Amino acid sequence: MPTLKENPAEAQIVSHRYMMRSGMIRQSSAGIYSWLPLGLRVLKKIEQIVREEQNFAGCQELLMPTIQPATIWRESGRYEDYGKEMLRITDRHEREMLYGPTNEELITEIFRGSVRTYKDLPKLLYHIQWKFRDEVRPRFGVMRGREFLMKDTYSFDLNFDGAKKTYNKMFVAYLRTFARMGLRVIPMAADSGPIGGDMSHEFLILADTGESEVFCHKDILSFDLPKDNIDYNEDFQPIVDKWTELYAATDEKHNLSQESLLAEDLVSARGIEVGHIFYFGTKYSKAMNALISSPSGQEIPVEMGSYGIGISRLVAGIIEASHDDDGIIWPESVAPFDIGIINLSSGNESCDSACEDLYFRLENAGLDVLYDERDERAGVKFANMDLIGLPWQIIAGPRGIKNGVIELKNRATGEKDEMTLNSVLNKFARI
Ligand code: 5CA
Repeated sequence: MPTLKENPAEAQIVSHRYMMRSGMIRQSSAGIYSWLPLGLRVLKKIEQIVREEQNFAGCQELLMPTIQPATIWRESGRYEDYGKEMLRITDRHEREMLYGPTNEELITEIFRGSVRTYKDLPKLLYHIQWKFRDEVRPRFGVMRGREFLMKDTYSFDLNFDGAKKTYNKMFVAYLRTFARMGLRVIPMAADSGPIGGDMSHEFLILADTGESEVFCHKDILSFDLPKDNIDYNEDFQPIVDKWTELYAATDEKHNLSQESLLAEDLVSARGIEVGHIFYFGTKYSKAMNALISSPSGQEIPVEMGSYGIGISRLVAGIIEASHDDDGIIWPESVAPFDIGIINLSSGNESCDSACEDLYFRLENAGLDVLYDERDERAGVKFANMDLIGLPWQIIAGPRGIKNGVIELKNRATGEKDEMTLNSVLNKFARI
């Protein structure tokens, strides 16, 4: 955890500053980062929430490679279209390869080789894999990187009705996924860009540092999220209608005449796109001959959609949404550790043994604990702990320990409570 005292000059937004200062990431080259231990923990927590929600919605995980052959991109017609954002590679046998910016072609190739009949549909497949896009202007740290971690799901259905049901399912799964990360995310009608298709929504966190300009009806900002006990066999059209009938659009899709009707109900803000879903029908299945036999025995191209979440971007997005002047304030679900213990007097025998005892008991109870036993000034330890933003801090000094008490600090509220060692264990370890 190589923390920095000063703000790195190149970091223009708060998440980039705090990620660099807390030692979460290190830049390797423009838009390409190493994930240091603290950063990797958050990335893995976010990845796991996304995975659980995808599995719960009936998606199956697989893993496709980062390097793809150019041949399948020629089949779809996107090899030339994708332009300079695609990193093209030639192997030793002069075969054209590329570092995948997305996986519509590869999944279509897998599908056409293994699924032949409507009886196997619907099918939802996803992976969590590094992507590369040679962005003209990589910036803001992992927010707009060149190499980034994405969850991408691909859906296969018999017809439009089925594809729409799947789209709705993913829409609801996304609302749930982002809510678990403590985020309020607004779905907005969006442009489908190089992925294609005619139905598409972006999911955005509102933040001043967002790259997109967005416009929406103010009431969407206070909508309730879908309940915990959702049943994926339900018809989600009413939920999707509720979220999409009020005006909400990104830059490319916004409509001045609709906006003038909204008058003071219109909110215009900036947003960070953390998810994007697409319905594109038979765009790839037609071009690549991914056919299935229908109930009437006809061979027809399968209906498809794709659904992305920017996992590495979310790390920065969550910081943009949750921080103060002292540092990050992690929501509990994605925090790199649940609790940090600050030993104010490392080397003091009773302080050391009380802290170590707490550390092992909390760890044994299944909590992730960070123990700061460095020989540093108290001020440095306090500042570092606030900077890295763990939800709870246990502050242990020799005077308190003599009386069997520590101070428990809540990072979000700043509230401090003096507590006995036992009551701390009871609170967190429930023993
Ligand atoms: N195949 C489709 C959906 S699976 C797709 O590629 N969609 S996308 O282009 O919208 O990307 C999905 C998500 O990846 C975006 O919503 C965004 O959160 C994230 N993302 C895209 N480009 C970058 C980038 N340069 N740096 C970090 N995250 C990115």
